[in-house]
Amino acid sequence: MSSTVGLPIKCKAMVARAPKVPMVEEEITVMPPKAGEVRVKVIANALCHTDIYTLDGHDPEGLFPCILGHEAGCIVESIGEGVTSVKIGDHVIPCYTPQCCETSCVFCQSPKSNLCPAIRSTQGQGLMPDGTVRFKDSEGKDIFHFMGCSTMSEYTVIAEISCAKINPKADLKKACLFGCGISTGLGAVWNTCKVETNSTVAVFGIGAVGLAVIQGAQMAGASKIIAIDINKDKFEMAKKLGATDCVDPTSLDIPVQKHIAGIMTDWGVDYSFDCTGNVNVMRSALECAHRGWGVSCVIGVAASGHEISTRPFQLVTGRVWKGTAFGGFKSRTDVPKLVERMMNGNINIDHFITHNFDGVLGTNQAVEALHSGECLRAVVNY
Ligand code: NAD
Ligand code: AHE
Ligand code: ZN
Repeated sequence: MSSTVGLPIKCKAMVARAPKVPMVEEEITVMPPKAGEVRVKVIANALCHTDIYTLDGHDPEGLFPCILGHEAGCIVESIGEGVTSVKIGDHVIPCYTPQCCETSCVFCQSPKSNLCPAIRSTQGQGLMPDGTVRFKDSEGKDIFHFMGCSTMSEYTVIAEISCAKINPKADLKKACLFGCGISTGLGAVWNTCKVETNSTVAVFGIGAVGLAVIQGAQMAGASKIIAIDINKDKFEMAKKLGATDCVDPTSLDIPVQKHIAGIMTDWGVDYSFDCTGNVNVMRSALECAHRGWGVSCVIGVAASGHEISTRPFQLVTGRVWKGTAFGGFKSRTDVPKLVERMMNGNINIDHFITHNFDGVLGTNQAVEALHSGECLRAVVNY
């Protein structure tokens, strides 16, 4: 591996050329890492709904051409000047919520948030922290980065502060899932809402993220876990992971929030979670939260221009509306611990991997699988 250090690497990547246009496999050039950067070989990348959301043109920060992907397991190929926290050969998970750990960073220093802003502005512009890109297409033209990760490529360059170094014995084809969806669902329960034993919980949208919320709530000792989805096929897995009740809103003749708060419970649930990205569902989730103290957590990512609304009375009467990014986990500190818990069997994630594909081009099969509604996580092995 050392022979490529300091040199551009030619490799295959899935390039999103325009919104709503299928990605194409292209040979690209990945430039060497600059100061404070790390170039990694991507071993496995899982598809998250947010990649599709951006590919479908719903992301206000969406830029094209770009290389999507942000849920991966990687090996360090080379490091830029001044990088000390990782070395060549280390196993890492790229994290779109970085952690600079600077004493001057009020976010990294606070236990209240994981939203380190150190590279957020350039990251949102599809650029590396110095304002330039490390990807060139076959004509030498720039290709934008995505979420500071861009793992739909055999090699990618990320910031050192976006590298979560993990146990090299961990199976990267599984550990990659802690790069986004599973961590987000578990963390929304454990960190953002701190769900207590005997709590009642409602989870809207039973994809991988929603199922991780159910798994997290079950591990937290919730007494009632209501799984809500318009796709009944998701209910069997939800019950396996701890759901006590399953509801298909389309089979009801009253609004789902009135069914949950009024029929299934007297005054609503202690905690509700939106894992759909649909702003109407976000409203239902809030309005089924318990009068006086219910907390509703937005996890889903809404399309550009979509806004949430409800009557202020819902908040006046004690409900709290909040949200979470990456489940509130501080990436470089917490992701390695999650991976250890997977390795020692404390957190089982095998049930999330419903599809496996090989080669970068397998990414398009993963997109089809996620659209089919039968997929939780499709892992593409490079
Ligand atoms: P997914 O597509 O696998 O799952 C979404 C589920 O919602 C599906 O089962 C679908 O049937 C269900 N659904 C859709 N419309 C519904 C409705 N009206 N009522 C009930 N259920 C409905 O997606 P995922 O990968 O699990 O991600 C879920 C959401 O979380 C997405 O919006 C994604 O962008 C977002 N996300 C956010 C974060 C974060 O840090 N906040 C992290 C990861 C994913
Ligand atoms: N680009 C969108 C924001 C999308 C968004 O909310 N992303 C989540 C992670 S989704 C992972 O699958 C997130 O962490 N947001 C915090 C952040 O800083 O982006 C927009 O609306 O502009
Ligand atoms: Zn994601």
